[in-house]
Amino acid sequence: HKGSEWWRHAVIYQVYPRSWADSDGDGLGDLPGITGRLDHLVELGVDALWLSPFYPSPQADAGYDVADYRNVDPIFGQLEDADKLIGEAHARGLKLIVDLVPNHTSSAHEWFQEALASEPGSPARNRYVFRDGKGANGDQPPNDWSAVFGGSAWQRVTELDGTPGQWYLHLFDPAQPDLNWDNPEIRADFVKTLRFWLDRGVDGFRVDVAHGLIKQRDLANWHYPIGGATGDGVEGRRAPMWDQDEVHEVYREWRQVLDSYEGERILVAEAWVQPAERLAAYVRPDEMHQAFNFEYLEAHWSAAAQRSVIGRSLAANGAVGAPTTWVLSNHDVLRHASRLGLPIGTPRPDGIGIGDPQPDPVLGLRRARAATLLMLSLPGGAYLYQGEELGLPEHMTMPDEARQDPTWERSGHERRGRDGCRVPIPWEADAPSYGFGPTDASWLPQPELWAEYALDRQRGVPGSTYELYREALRRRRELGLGSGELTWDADVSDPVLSFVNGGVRVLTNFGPDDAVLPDGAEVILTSHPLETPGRVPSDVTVWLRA
Ligand code: TEU
Repeated sequence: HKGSEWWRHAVIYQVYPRSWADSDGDGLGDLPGITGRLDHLVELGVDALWLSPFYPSPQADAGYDVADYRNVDPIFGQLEDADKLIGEAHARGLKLIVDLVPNHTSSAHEWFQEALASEPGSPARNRYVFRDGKGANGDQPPNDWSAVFGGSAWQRVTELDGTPGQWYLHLFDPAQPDLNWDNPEIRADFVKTLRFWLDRGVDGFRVDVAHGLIKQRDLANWHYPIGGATGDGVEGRRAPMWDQDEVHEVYREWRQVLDSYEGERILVAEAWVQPAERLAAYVRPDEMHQAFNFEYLEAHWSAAAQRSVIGRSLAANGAVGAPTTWVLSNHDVLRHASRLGLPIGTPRPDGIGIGDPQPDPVLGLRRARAATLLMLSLPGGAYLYQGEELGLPEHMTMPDEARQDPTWERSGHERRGRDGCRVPIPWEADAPSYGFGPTDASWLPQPELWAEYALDRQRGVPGSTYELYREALRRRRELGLGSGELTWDADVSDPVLSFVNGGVRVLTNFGPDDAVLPDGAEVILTSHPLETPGRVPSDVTVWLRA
């Protein structure tokens, strides 16, 4: 039977456990800290939370290097803290989904340790992608793939007899060896992990690198950078390490497992896959429920770019009866309050570093508020990244000695790294660590300006970003925004975007001049105050009674 399909237009809030709330004062966020602040999510008005990994890990990639899929790392708490958090979320009517990282384990995982201690060709080695090197002494990597974080995607090991040995594949950090998803033992163990967390009551999984897992068996050369999109159409070929058709077999098996549980448990694909039609292949009644729309996240701030990506996304997903899922920020990319404040045409935000065009904080926040209201009025589901409800910008001046992200030095993030979007959240402006924890400890330094963004500086303050988010979410639910269809206003052209959804006319002005509202237009909500009634200034979104 069809359930409520709660996920079709849910608003899901990403909690990055390291940086949301620290209960024991060690400067690292933890599960009891999250439990202690769940009421914030109820007040904000979201439907669910998604937790980034909190599993045992050496933290080489901030927990996306998992050493045990069925446990909790002591820095975040114990298994019973996870059980309590799940229970407390449900008691508040919140759904809770967790992260699953199937493409690779940590090199500290017992499987990889066993593989290192085993012979080439052994079953232990066959859990991963080990190959002999090329060249006279096997001292060349098996192919020319680069890793997302830069450098070769292959690392050589030393065999038991001390001689240089085979190479193993790691599409990300060398501490993240790729699993061999052709191996039935791997598939079986991940079903065990799904059941482990489903039995504890989680409402689903966000699947990390969902476009990885299966690689072209011949591991054919691919001399292009592999970060970001799947290299579609390069030389007319598909990238051999991303988005292989057989990956869908895995998700069809997982969907059957989830559907055997009560309560419509969901799968969300983190798949950096383009074009939209290839991404829509992950969202099926017998596969995943949602897929992050990264093409939307990366779209430039202009009417033409937004209209194009929104139209294509809705068409591609609509063609398969699937919901589209919108997202503007996460723990991997420049926060959109900074990204949208950059001069249009600045290269992909990941490359932002010292000396690059710096974002304009006033313009950035203005555009971020407009973009959020635009996103929340689109048909489908929406993801909010922790702190965006406070208008948090990127911490752009992270002192070198404070850097933690392993990708600072490597391509794709080489001039920025991702720490700047992971700085612990400011809750109370005058408290130590701005209320992140009971002491002033914080695993990443919080800038002075965090005080003015703190929750207790915005709560109850008319016009604050926090109150805008609360009102937008309340209105969205009340007016049925996010469900139904979108109808473009054909008589409105660039630089103004205008459409109707759920009985609401949504209008965003991307141009330098004011946009004039039709006479008698009833304004429901605006991303910024209208200085002159009936006139919408640049970079403002308004919701009108249709
Ligand atoms: O990210 C997947 C991924 O491919 C991203 O690194 C993306 O390619 C890049 O950021 C685009 O700029 C997931 C997690 O979200 C990320 O935190 C992990 O580092 C990565 O997988 C490896 O697990």
